[in-house]
Amino acid sequence: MSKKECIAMLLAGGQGSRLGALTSKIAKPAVSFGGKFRIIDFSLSNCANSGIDTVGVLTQYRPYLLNSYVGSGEAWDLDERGAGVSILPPYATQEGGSWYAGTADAVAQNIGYIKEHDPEYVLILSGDHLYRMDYRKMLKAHIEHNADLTISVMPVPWEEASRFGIITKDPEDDRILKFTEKPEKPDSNLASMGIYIFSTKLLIDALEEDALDPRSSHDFGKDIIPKLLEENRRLFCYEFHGFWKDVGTISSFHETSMDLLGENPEFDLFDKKFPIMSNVTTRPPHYIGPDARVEDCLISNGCKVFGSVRHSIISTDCVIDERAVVEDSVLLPGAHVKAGAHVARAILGENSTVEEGVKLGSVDVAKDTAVVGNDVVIGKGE
Ligand code: ADQ
Ligand code: ADP
Repeated sequence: MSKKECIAMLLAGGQGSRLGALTSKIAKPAVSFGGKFRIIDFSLSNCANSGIDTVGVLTQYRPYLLNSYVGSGEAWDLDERGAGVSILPPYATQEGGSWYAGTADAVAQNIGYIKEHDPEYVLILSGDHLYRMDYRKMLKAHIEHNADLTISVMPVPWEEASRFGIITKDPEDDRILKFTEKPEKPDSNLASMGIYIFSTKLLIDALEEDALDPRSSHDFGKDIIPKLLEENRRLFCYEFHGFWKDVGTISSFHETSMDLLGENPEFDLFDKKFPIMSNVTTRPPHYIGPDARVEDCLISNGCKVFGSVRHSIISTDCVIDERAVVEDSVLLPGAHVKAGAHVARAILGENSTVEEGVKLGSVDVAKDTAVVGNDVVIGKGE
């Protein structure tokens, strides 16, 4: 195998339990987003658009759909130029086997994969973020700084800072002076985006050392990064400007979906220069019935609309019957809103049904739950 400059390890094993019914049967990166995409499409497309052609996808929680969806990587143009996409599930060895402990353990169990490709740098990504990023620019900064580790960062609202790894940097040269994983009282609002570039040798040494430490939780944010800082390694940050979201909760999922709408959306799925690719099977064009009204919506292939839809995302194969009204909502693939039903500010799970005449409430931002009315199934239908 020829030497590569940079390969990616994509962490796609998180449960995403706060997405409730949306992840009860599938891993968060496999959750449908933006009508015809799944969340993992964004990171895979970023890799393809950044010329990174070797991607290991680390799965764990409910991997089946993810495995079949990612397949050979052809959909993201990742199968021909390089080694393409490889699914890397936890495996058993003669010494036994175990589920991945933390994120660092997931990568450590696949050091063999990294060595096989022998890259100079390893890019570590999360499979559950929505953003467009040219990783080549980050790699350039990493090389210019002669860094051991570069962390992509963004300022976040102060009230959200405790959900992230928080960084203090030297304003002169972007060197990281302090890193605290999810501090209760953050003293900076510069957040780690959980996107790392490591120089390969240092990564392998750090992971092998960490694996032997019985006190470690084997996590990049909790263990590896603080340890490298303590050892006075060259850690730098790379500031990202643009749209970046970790849709961790039901309300952020709803809000971020709404960001795709409008003439000049916050996140533009139509941008051809940096396309987001997906692996959906071919479906017929959507059909809009004679009395339907559709306004400010994304309507995907395979849908049939007979009622009224406004300011909503309608994913592949949804049906909205006559006299039904759908507003400010996200319908995931295969959802069916029956005649006369009214759905507002809701997320309907894959293959869910809203029965005739039912009125369905809203995403309750305060309680962070999707509201379920009588007779309504939210979540994946059987
Ligand atoms: P978290 O968002 O808490 O913090 P974490 O739970 O470590 O991230 O998950 C990162 C990614 O790894 C997710 O995509 C998840 O699906 C996946 N993952 C988690 N455990 C895994 C495992 N055992 N095997 C495979 N994949 C796994 C991180 C950083 C913070 C940073 C935020 C930014 O620790 O410092 O601020 O990301 O979102
Ligand atoms: P969960 O904790 O619900 O199982 P994940 O496994 O996807 O979800 O995420 C793990 C971690 O990600 C959580 O511990 C949480 O602190 C962090 N997180 C969740 N949502 C967000 C968000 N919107 N922005 C940043 N970090 C988040």
